[in-house]
Amino acid sequence: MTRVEGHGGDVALGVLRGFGVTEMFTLSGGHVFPLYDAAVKASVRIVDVRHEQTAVFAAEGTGKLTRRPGLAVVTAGPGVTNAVSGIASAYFTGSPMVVLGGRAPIVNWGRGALQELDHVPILRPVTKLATTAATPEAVGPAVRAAGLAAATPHRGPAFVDIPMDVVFAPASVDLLPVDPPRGPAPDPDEVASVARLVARAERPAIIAGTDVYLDGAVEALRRAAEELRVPVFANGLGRGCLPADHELAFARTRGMLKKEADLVVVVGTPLDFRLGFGDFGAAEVVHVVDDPSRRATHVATAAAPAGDLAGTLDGLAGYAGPGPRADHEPWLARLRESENAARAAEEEQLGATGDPIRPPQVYGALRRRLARDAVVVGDGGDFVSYAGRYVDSYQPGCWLDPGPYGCLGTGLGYAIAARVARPDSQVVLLLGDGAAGFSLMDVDTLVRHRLPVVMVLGNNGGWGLEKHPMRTIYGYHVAAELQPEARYDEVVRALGGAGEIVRSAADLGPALDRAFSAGVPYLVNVVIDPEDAYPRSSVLA
Ligand SMILES: Cc1ncc(C[n+]2csc(CCOP(=O)(O)OP(=O)(O)O)c2C)c(N)n1
Ligand SMILES: [Mg+2]
Repeated sequence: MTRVEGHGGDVALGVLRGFGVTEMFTLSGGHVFPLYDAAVKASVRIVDVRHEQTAVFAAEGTGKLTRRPGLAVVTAGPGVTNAVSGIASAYFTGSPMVVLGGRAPIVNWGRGALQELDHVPILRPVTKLATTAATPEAVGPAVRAAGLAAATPHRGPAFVDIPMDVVFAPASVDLLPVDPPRGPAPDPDEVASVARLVARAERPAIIAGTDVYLDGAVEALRRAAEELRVPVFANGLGRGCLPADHELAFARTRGMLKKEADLVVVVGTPLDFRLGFGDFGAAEVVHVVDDPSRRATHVATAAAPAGDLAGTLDGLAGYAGPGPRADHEPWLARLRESENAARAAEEEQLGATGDPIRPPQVYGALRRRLARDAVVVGDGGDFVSYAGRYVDSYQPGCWLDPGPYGCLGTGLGYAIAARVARPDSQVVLLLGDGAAGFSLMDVDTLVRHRLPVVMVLGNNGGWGLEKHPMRTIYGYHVAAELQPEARYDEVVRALGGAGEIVRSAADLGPALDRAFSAGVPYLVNVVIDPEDAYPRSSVLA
């Protein structure tokens, strides 16, 4: 057993390294200096950012990409409150993350200490665990409990604050081994009943979500789909679990499920607004979850096996029970035909050469330049909705969207995380011009830490996803305009990166080529048609 001796910071970081943590995202404050001292001594990479939201989104992005807890360290009071949106975002997505907060010293508590705030009650509703390590002896166990809470299905953020006089005090801990926590094995009878439903169904479908990737069930998903011959749709980090060009992967025909499917098996994602709240018309719905707490309560489900997702999907793949087996091939053929037709119909928009530029043209040009393992991050409204449609994923863990919490401002944090976690892959950050305002200053972090990211900004001079709906409701819009053609590329240049503005479709491809070969953070500021609205069928509420 390894023993860590030093101060509270050494103990906290020693414990987290056992969970695989190799980097810390942070913004400085005296309350957390011992955590930095510990990182320096242990050669843990410190990525210091320009706003705590970026530190927390970077930690969340790390959790999403690496499937072990990401770490953010924020100072007491305002450092923690600036981190709340990112923590809430991780909570709603179920991203493994540990946030360590500074805290005013116990010796001055209640006397009006600098940045004195009891963070725990604020964070409890948006964390799996929120606690204060109130003594040097408590630091090790509290941080271990946080790591376990974050990494145990259903995953999520955990928060520990350490009073200043505790984190500076001498402390030690015996490090206990960490086995990657797995959920319980699912009930085999329930899995068999789902397998029978799938076998009996004539027009079944699987929808795979974020937890399929986070729970290590990617291969099991493929086996289940291939053995049972079921089409697979995806959302969140479920994208790419089956490569977009796999014969059973579908993306354009989800609308057919509500009209035609007789069984929809939703795996590892909530039946929330992104899935029409689980309304698939006449189809029976099965909800496969990593933990009983995740079972949908607003939909009558035919079954809802809970537990290790790989175990459940392997159980489906290996089912050899008796009973009728419907032939799914006619259904698969019809879906494929519609999918191909929808994709063919898009080609014209994607390859259009006219001006003003519309978002599909941007993605047409981008798609031709993306490697199969490119990591694509989206932060914005309509501009990013188009990306959700037109950017295909071929490997798991290559698509980062903000998830169901829908928080703008994730962009730079996620991009920093992706560049650190995948040093050899393309990393592309798609930004709305509105979204960019939340985090663009962290291009400075990309520059200082030599993290080249290709940023593609859809500049429609406004908050498009709000402007168009408001106009539909009221016939006018307010608070929805931004400066037309603002030079966000110049901002990136001023911070030490590079970039350019693109006003004509003919210039898109060459600009993207320059961005990919630049070797520095590069922003392609694409002026797009301000009147274009994403053709949205879902209700965003
Ligand atoms: C933190 C936060 N504030 C506000 C919103 C509401 N919101 C959602 S999309 C959107 C517009 C985004 O504009 P932009 O990034 O420019 O993308 P566009 O729709 O113009 O393509 C807004 C304001 C939000 N989701 N998150
Ligand atoms: Mg915009």
